[in-house]
Amino acid sequence: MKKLLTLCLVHQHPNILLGFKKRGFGANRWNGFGGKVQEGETIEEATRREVMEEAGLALKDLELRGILEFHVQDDPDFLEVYLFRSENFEGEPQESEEMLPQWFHYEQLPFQDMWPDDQHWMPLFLEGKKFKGRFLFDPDNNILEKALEIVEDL
Ligand code: S76
Repeated sequence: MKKLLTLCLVHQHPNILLGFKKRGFGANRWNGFGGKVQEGETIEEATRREVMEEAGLALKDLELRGILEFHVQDDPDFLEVYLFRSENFEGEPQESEEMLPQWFHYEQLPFQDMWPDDQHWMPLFLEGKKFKGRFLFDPDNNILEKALEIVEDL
């Protein structure tokens, strides 16, 4: 079964806002903001809701930049993640129960404390490309297989 999720990177060049995930899925890693798309909301609405809940920001622009599938070995469930970029927002980043936001220079992203797929697609993200990817992880979250391609449209 497929689970639909959103992930949003707030990017005001040269800085990217990440959140340190304090609990739940992906805890103790720096990540974009996002989460599950609920019934009755669009993917964009879910992205805006999650960024407000997790970082206290009301996004203005939102651009779809990637679609990523994450599979785990021997698990029929997988995640389909819609990755967005946003440049402008209202409000100030604020800590929530789930996330501690912090700005990072794009050349100093904390990849050693991020999901291992991020170092593969982040260069495409920073180059302004759109992309599709598929990653297979083992149960310890190491990458077993990866496929990543630049696309014209998503
Ligand atoms: O950047 C990522 N964020 C997630 O929540 C999960 N990657 C990822 N890979 C499984």
